[in-house]
Amino acid sequence: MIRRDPYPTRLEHRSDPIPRREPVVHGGAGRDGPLTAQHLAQFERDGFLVLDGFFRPREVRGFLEDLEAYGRDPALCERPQVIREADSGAIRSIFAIHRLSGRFDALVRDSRLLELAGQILDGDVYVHQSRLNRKPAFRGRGFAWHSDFETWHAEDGMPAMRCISISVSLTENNDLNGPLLLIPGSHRTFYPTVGATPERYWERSLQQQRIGVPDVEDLAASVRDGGIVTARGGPGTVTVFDCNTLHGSTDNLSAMPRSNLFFVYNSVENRLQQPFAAAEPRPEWVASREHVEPLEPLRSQRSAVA
Ligand code: 6CS
Ligand code: FE
Repeated sequence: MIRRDPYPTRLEHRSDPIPRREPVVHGGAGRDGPLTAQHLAQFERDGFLVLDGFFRPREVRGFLEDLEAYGRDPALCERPQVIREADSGAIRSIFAIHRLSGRFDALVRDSRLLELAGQILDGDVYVHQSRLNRKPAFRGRGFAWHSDFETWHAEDGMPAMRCISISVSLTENNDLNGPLLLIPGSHRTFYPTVGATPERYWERSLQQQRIGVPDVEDLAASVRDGGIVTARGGPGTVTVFDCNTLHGSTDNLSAMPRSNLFFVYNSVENRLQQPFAAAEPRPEWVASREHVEPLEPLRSQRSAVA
């Protein structure tokens, strides 16, 4: 049976942008949670929110220490979910961190984060992907402009735009250390990309993405409309962004390291299918297809990060 694809991508030739079909706030606006009506309106308009002071700096300090310890664990460093920089060999990302320790599992189920996800996605969610992105001083490398949904649709078979990322910064993010950059309003358009997905592309794309990135003309139009916003803030800042918001970041040429956690929450009604534009599904550590149980919030608000 031929499956209809509302968002064809990884094409031979450039194809026109497609307007988003799904809502941005999925009817959860009436729910209780950390976001005000004004936040939700802003998220709907821009496709992201930067919430400085969501967690207190001391609440996130322990996570940074855990992560530095992971970097010194030889058994862990051998695993495929630990991604290194192509040039320096420095650790760039660690995937599936919420399955590495109880502390990260507790943070991913922190009731404040789950309520926030519920306000946008309406209903139960599970973790599609979690990771640490690390950008050490001087050697940390950037990420090309992209929409996560484009990759998750093409390579993982995510059917619809009912998914968000929540980033928790573990260090300060400032203009110099390679902060996340976002294009406001870009979440309302799907930009089909040019070029077929190579076999086992994840083995390269997580170091440097070349396929699945928008055409420069499309990027230029998007920036002309929306501009570029920097997600700045101290440790504990939470940045929430829609799965289709264009984002990227530059290298870290500064002397200040930058580390951010990313938790990707997907609606249980938006589970993965077969990839739309790749030969085989990616591994479980980068895209959950088996671990899709709805997340249960932690009863005590403070226990996750105390
Ligand atoms: O391929 C992925 O799923 C990942 N790649 C990027 C550049 N962003 C989102 C996600 O971590
Ligand atoms: Fe991304």
